[in-house]
Amino acid sequence: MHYVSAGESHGRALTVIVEGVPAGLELTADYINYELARRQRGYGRGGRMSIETDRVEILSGVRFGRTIGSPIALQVINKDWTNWSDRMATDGEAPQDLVREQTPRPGHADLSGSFRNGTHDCRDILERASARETVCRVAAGAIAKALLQDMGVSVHSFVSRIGSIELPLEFADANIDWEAVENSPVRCPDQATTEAMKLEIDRALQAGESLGGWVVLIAQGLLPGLGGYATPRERLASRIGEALFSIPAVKGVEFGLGFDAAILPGSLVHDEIAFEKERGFHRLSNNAGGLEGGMTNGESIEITLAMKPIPTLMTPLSTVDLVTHEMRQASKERSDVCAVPACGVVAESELALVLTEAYRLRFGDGCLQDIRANIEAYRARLARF
Ligand code: EPS
Repeated sequence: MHYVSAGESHGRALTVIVEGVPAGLELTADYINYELARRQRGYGRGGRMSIETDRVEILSGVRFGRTIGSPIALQVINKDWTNWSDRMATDGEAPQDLVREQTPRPGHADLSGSFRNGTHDCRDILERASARETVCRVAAGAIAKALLQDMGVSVHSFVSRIGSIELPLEFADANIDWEAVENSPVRCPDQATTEAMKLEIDRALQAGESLGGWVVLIAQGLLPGLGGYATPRERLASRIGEALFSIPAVKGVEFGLGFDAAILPGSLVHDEIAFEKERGFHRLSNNAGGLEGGMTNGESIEITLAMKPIPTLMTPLSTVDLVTHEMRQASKERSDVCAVPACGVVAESELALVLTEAYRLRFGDGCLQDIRANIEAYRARLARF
């Protein structure tokens, strides 16, 4: 499954086309809207989220609540566009009083994008570099999640760190209470850590700061042997890494033990193999995070992401005016103090899209009945292994 998206942060709408969705999948706008609402929530989000209530319109590829095997086009209207229609007009002349963005923010795409595009108005760049575009990823990811659900696979995320506040290890290692995560304004499974994270965000807001953090992603119910070891493109760790690093502000991706695997001896890193009649082959630990040799090994995929703080600061850093070359303060505009919880929802979507593709490559892409039958045949073969 592939998606292509278009749309600026303050343009008329965001549009995404998803190709390769098999026929026969139940899909409604409500299902996608549920995921879009999850992306909008989170303590520390900026003023924009109280303007928008992201709602998708399904323009093609679905009939009577089921996919029909053709490309699915989705659109989400930007309510804020009415406040920007003159500055973001697609035709005509720029307004006389247009204020150009010529003080690039350190940490954003402003300066490099201006070099790239040959413009002195960073707005040309920041409108698309804005994380508003992740609406499209979540809309596409909702379709992937629906497909994975049919295959018995779930994808979840929780926040394990915001700024200096870290979730104690005993919570991260235990069975996660996903309902508690959904009810936490910072998507953290522990109440006390949630409160500490909220205070950390309040302090950052008062100081004109922004905060990053860590997100843990977990995919459960996966069949072993998805992906491949023979070519770089087949390797799932590489595909997943690429997808997750494409999310704005993601600076690190660790699989299982991650960087810690490099400091421990092999006997403490690799997951021993066991067999029981009921469970079949399984592992006694999951340090690999569910992936070995570029393939799923039947355990849960476990990934930790690091998100940097958002670059728009209310106490701005120094920069240089693109036109006068004078030292200035970077532009300061409405922004989020912390978007780590939203990043988790976006990351779930990107992971779901890659996993769906791995299933599709192995079990076909025509219609859901055929895919289900192929999965059953594979399960039956594994049961005899
Ligand atoms: C976002 C919408 C944006 C920002 C944020 C994400 O709205 P606006 O720019 O109108 O305030 O809240 O954008 C960024 C983090 C960024 O770096 O541009 C959204 O819908 O997620």
